Parts: sequence; structure tokens; C-alpha cells
Amino acid sequence: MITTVTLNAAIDKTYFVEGFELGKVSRVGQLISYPGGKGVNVARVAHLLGGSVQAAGFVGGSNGQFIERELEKQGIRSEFVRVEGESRLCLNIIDSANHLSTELLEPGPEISELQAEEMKRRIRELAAGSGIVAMSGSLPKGLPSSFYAELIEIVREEGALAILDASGDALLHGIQAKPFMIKPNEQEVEKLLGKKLEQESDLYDSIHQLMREGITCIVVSLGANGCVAGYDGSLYRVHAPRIEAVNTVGCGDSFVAGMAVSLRRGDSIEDALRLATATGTANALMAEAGNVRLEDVARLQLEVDIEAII
Ligand code: TA6
Repeated sequence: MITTVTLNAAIDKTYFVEGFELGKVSRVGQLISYPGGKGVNVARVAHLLGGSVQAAGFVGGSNGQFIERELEKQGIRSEFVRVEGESRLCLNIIDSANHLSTELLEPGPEISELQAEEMKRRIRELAAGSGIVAMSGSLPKGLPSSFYAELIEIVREEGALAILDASGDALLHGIQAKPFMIKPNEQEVEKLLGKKLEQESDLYDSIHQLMREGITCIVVSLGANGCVAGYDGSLYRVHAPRIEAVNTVGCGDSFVAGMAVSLRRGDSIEDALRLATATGTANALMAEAGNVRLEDVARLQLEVDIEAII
């Protein structure tokens, strides 16, 4: 079982607007409303890849009911803690004429101490029956920046592997609990280690340092150029296939889904990186954030190039 945790779940609304201009009235062409937030996207894509998945986190109000209802339609089991406030909307305005994507992310509902304690109890229950717990996205108001670290400790106590995909202070505090895997970008690696990355070899040294500090798997995204990954002391440079992107929102979440499904079934790290990269790339071919076609994933897996870095 893979449990995903979305502490700030959202309805992802994607608007396709040709020639979007600030300060002007624009009429939306295609509109998509999908249950979202990073962990929810991970759950959906992991489910599409054949993983056994349950989605946890906080949801609230009628937006929260939409999220749970739509996830059920998508065949995904919900294990959310419900709160009074409204789950947020995350807007993504795609102007395909100018190849621009503009995201507007609401803050989401405030979480009380009681609800935080309920979440810790819920995660302990779910982690006991899970091989992997993937925690993704921003922390909502009311939760301390140490909250991911508290959840990671619980996940490890229950014998599951913790994947953390977060940024800023949430990541900085989260790695203190030594999650199994993190997926920082280059700027976050610089902040984690307090040093500038001038060239790719600096990135290799930084990933080795993080592995020495007890993080088993570190994946640093290079966007369309793929990623550099460290795993159990070894380094890999992964080259992603070139594609014409439709919507890149959710690619990182789809990558995490591919890693979780592959590692859960015992694949090698090379096979996991290959599936994850193909899945993240396949997501960019879809209009919806956090969606893939399996035939795209299968085709793209053959185009992923992985080299071991000595
Ligand atoms: O990664 C894409 C995405 O999940 C969007 O769909 C949107 O929900 C956003 O990220 C939320 O990001 P946040 O960091 O606020 O959790």
C-alpha cells in the first residue's frame, strides 16, 4: 500500500486562455476542475500505474466534498481528516499562444492543534499498513514548519518509507527526521546545505553530502533536462525524452508516483528512475495536472537515458 499525504489539498482548476493579458477581460476556453494538491496528484498517478493507493490529508467544506467525491470516481480511497474551513482552489492559466502558464495558489484553511493531533494519529494508523508514505506540498496555516518531521518520525516508527516533496522551511525541518527520499530543486539544495551550486559537479558533491547525512534517495529535478539522483551512495544522471508540453503542472508529482510504485514493487533504482521520468514526462502531454496515459508512459520509458556517475 502507498499512502499519500496532502496537508493542503486543493481543487486544481486549469483554464486554457489564448493570449491571456493582465488587466483585461479574458474568456476561458477549455476548463478542467480536478481534485489536486501535490499528494492527491501522486495518489491518482500511482493508481493509474497500478499501485495500491490511499489518499490522506486535510479537506474541508464543499470543496473538500468535491475532492473526495471525484477521487472516489477515479477509484482512489480517501482517508482524509475533515476540517471546518474550505479546501482551497489552485488556478493554472495556460496561454498556449504565448507558451505561458500562470499559477494562483490559495492559502487553504487554518488547521487547529486538535486537528494536527488527529492527523498524527491517522498517519500512524495508515503507515502501519503501508510500505511507503509520500508527503507532498505546502503546509497549511496553523501547522508548524516541523510538522513533516513529526510525521516522518511516526512513519519510520511504523516501519514504512517516507517520501517528502516539500520546499522552504517545511523541507529544511523535514530532513531532520531523515526521510527515505526527498525531491528538492537546485535552489532548495543550495538552501539545505548553505552553499551555491556553480557547476553540475557541485550538485553531485551536495547529493553525496545529503546521502552521508542519512537521506537514502535524493532526486534533484533539472526540469525538461531530467534529473540528477543519488541512491544509497551512488549517483545517476537521468536524461528525459524531449516532448511538446501541453501542461507541465503535476510533472513532479507524477515523478514521485512513478518512484513510489516502482520502489514499492522492489524494482532497481535504475528501473524506478526510468519509470518515474517517463511518468513525469507523460504528465506534461496531458491537459489535466496529475494525469497520464499508460501508453505514453510505456513508450517514453524506452527513451529515458540513465548514466551512472562515477
Ligand atoms: O505540483 C502541482 C500542484 O499540485 C498543483 O496542482 C497545485 O495543487 C499546487 O501544486 C499546490 O502546490 P503546494 O506547494 O501549494 O502544495
